Amino acid sequence: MNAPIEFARAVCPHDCPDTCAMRVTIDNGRAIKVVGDPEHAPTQGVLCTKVSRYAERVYHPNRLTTPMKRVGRKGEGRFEPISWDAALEFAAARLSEIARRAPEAILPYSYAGTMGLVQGDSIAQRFFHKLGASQLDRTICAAAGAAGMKYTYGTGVGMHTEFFAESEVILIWGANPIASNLHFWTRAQEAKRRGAQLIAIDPYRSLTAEKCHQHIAPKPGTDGALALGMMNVLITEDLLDHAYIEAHTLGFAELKERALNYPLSRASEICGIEGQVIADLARLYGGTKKAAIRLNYGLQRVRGGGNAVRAIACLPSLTGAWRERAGGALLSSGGWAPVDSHALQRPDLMPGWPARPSRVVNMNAIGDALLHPGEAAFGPKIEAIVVYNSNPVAVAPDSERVAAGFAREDLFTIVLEHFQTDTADYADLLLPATTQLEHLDVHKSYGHTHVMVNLPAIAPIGDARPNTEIFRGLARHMGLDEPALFESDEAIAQAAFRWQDKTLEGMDWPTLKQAGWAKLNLPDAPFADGGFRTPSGKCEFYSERLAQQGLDPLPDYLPPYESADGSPELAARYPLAMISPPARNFLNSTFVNIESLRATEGEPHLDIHPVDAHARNIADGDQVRIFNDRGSMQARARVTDRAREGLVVGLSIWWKKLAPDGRNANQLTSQALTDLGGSATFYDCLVEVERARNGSETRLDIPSAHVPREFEADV
Ligand SMILES: Nc1nc2c(c(=O)[nH]1)N[C@H]1C(S)=C(S)[C@@H](COP(=O)(O)OP(=O)(O)OC[C@H]3O[C@@H](n4cnc5c(=O)[nH]c(N)nc54)[C@H](O)[C@@H]3O)O[C@H]1N2
Ligand SMILES: Nc1nc2c(c(=O)[nH]1)N[C@H]1C(S)=C(S)[C@@H](COP(=O)(O)OP(=O)(O)OC[C@H]3O[C@@H](n4cnc5c(=O)[nH]c(N)nc54)[C@H](O)[C@@H]3O)O[C@H]1N2
Ligand code: SF4
Ligand SMILES: [Mo]
Repeated sequence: MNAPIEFARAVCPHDCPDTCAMRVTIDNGRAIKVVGDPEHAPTQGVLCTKVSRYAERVYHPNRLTTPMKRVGRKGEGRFEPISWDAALEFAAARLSEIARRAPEAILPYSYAGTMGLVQGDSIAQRFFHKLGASQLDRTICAAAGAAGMKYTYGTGVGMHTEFFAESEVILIWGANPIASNLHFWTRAQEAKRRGAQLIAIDPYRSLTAEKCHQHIAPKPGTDGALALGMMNVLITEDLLDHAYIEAHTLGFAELKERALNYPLSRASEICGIEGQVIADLARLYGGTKKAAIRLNYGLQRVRGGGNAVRAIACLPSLTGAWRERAGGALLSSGGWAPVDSHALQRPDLMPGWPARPSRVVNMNAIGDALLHPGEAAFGPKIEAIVVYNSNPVAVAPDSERVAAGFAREDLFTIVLEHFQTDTADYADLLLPATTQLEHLDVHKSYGHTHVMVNLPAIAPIGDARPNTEIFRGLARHMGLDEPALFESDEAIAQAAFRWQDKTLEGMDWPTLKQAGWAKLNLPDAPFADGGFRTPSGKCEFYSERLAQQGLDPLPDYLPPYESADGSPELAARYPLAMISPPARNFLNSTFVNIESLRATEGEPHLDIHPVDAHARNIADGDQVRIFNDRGSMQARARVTDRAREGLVVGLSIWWKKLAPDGRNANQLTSQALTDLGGSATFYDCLVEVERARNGSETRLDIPSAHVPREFEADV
């Protein structure tokens, strides 16, 4: 009695700009194949390697299939199964008790495990708002760049990815699209075939940088100075579009004065690249209006990240590149979609709304927050944390402190997850969540301009439930009667977009649900005639809003906190800058537990320049210890000039418990925040490296309770 083979439409839920459309083949209720939808223009029928393996993840034998309650010590990762009713009752009792006394002692912690608007921040946010819980400032990734764009253009939007195919010059700046934005890379390749020049700006010779015509490798965290040095050349050599500047920008005279402070000699000194290289780059860039910048998140994870994005973002307004659809810049297209976040998240449910909204905790300082004794400026001590769509014990900076916080015996921790991650090990209550094939969702994208619908393709695995359903259950067990907490997923999906917005003209929920996606109505060259979303309507080289906050109204270069310029004493002890950008086969810490993908990455590596390796008596293949005042980790050295001298690179984000020493790069990173936006500074991190004392043979030192069965078998 075989059911026929069916096909379902889905959307890749991962934190990736591409937001691919997936076609799922279903045989007898089981998803047997997931491919890219050939009918979806941005996807072009292609998924990345990771997500082509999506079924392997969905049906993985280690999927959590039932609620579980802690039986061992905190962090030990030992649990026993319990029923949903018992789990929800247990959670409701603890949360109700805390909420009666000190609602802000409850903290939600979530990020972008799924980018879905329904399973992301809808019922969950409404639930925490209703309780009066602390709010989480979700700034771990993109906030510095978003702020840089906001103060310059009023919004994060920019060029359309598809028109990069027509560009003549493409600067791939702080981005590694072969790993992190594949469908952009396809467009860049198209442009290359038509004769475009591709230039990567990255301190590391990434997979992308090695395939560009030119790779410029500045010291990490110096992009602001590079952009100001380019401006200096554009101005002194008059490669400017005076008409565009006159009509559509504010503060050119002030910006000019600032840029004149960055003659080539100075920019060259700061960035560690030759002045001639900067001059040539500026001339190439200023020589055509079809000059496009894919500026990305890699360059904003340092102290001056917001200013760097602001400085780079000014370039297309100086040269008038916005006049062409193949010119301009793109950081994120996420701002185009008319998402109704008020309807989704209902901040008005907060008891103090709008005059006294609940306390806000920056997620990048979660270690300090969990260890804070409470009161004074901080407010109540955190007594309960509810984690969903995130794996903070692996991904948050200064991990020793994060893990110490989660290890508090008096902290009540609920984790909603697919797998027993590093964070899940610390749960008091571990709740099984559905994957994208098992639930409904809607999406916008930060790399293209479609809105999309994901319909459930298969039944939930085991007793897994969608995040929304779990929060509805918690609300019910807590006796909350707010109707917004009980809306169905479909009702939420429908409320997610402002249908009357002109970008969605002619579209409604039934049509979108049927079609699977809709392209927003947008002009090809959105800023050809200015029309920015700033208070002045212009590109604000000079920002009055920044001035009013007592901040520098003009973009500038700020040396990294941890650098010879920013902290000479620290740099003397820890002379190497470490960055830990994404590994191609992982998505943040997602997929690290998928054997085939982990096998491709092998083990944690540290790329180190031959000069730096030689000075430390480190040979290729040695186990090395990387350390600073915050912690240490071990990795296998790859001696290579991919990393510029003075830089070491540890591709990430490993699950700690699947790394030989049970640690990862965030042992080394700091909780310091960026200049604008309060973002994390993962790539602003000084370290020293030495050969591991136990030589190159070190293998596992992992408490066995943490190790999934199949991994034990490997070693
Ligand atoms: N395969 C894969 N894809 C991903 C992810 C993943 O983990 N794996 N993560 C997703 C997420 S959440 C995000 S935010 C994006 C991130 O993707 P991107 O925006 O591309 O950012 P990163 O990968 O962090 O860094 C990109 C490049 O910037 C370089 N870089 C580091 N510091 C500097 C600097 O100071 N200046 C300059 N110019 N370059 C620097 C790094 O060496 C790296 O090669 O990718 C998404 N896509
Ligand atoms: N050292 C270093 N650290 C970094 C970075 C770096 O480059 N270097 N990058 C930073 C960046 S850019 C980001 S965005 C963050 C990312 O940090 P996170 O957003 O925490 O990303 P992931 O590590 O992928 O963890 C997401 C988790 O959500 C779970 N999940 C997925 N879908 C669902 C669902 O529907 N329901 C529930 N309950 N769970 C779900 C997944 O199983 C996964 O364990 O990491 C940051 N940390
Ligand atoms: S991770 Fe990115 S490239 Fe891969 S399938 Fe998802 S959206 Fe597409
Ligand atoms: Mo991110």
